[in-house]
Amino acid sequence: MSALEIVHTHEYDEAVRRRDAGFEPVECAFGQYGSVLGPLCLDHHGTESHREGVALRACRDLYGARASDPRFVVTGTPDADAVLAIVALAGLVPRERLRPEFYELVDRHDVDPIGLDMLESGPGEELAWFNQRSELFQTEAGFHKAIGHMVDLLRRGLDDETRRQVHKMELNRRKKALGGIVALYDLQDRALPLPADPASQPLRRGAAAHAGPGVVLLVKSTVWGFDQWYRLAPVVVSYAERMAKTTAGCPDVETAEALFGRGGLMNVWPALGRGWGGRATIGGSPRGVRQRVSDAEATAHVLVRTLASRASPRSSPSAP
Ligand SMILES: [Mn+2]
Repeated sequence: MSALEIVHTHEYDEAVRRRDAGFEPVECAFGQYGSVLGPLCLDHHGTESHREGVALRACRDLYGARASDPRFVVTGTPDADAVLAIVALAGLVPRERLRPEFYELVDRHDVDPIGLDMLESGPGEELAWFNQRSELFQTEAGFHKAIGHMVDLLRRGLDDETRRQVHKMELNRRKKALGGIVALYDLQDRALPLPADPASQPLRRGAAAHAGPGVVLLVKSTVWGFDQWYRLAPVVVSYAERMAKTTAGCPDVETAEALFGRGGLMNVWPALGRGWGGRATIGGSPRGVRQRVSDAEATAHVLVRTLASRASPRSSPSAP
């Protein structure tokens, strides 16, 4: 078997050149430019969102499809979905090591992570372990490192002590995420006191989206915490200091559309300024434009006002 070759690029044109040279693109989505697809059509973002996730298809249908020519072009972060897809396509572990309980969970977590408690199942702990690995950068080295971790995980599994550590780190992440809350706003744009035990609140999605006085939550956190933040409000504005980036999200398409109309947050991006964009459920500030926490706060207020202007008399607490 020839050696595994990964090319990481931030450029659409480079991904096209590599694809044309015989590399298989895996999740090569470039926002507004669209997706670079190879013969196996391995993407499920944007215009390709009608397709199933890449790890799911690679493990279930395409095992070893690139084993004799394992050259891949990638972009973005070495997440579990892309990495597991590469492992399966290149046949880096025996087929029986790719268990449906695991790759189906990787797929579910990739597509809709909110409301999924990783500590409730063995495969969940395994995925949490992978996600807890550090230095999985957006580089070729980052991908190679992540692939190494995935291969180890699939070959050896986790012992009891490692599973205990996974629990400890995951509970710590949740605590840290809730510690990053800056402000919770109601429909009148007033900052509200936080509930005493946010971790025990139900997720504010579907019917529960309108359940509380809080509508928009502003956070500044060093960890990913949307699964916790959506317990306080159905709209979350997250400021990431290290990246100087603001992200706004809703827990799912249904909730986003109930709040902002058909298309969800797609209706809101133009109001947030030039270059803002994303999907119906999540998106962010323009690439290459540094945000300050005050910008994120302003974004939260725009979202509150948008919600207030859309609120029907039935759902508005201020209505007579
Ligand atoms: Mn994916």
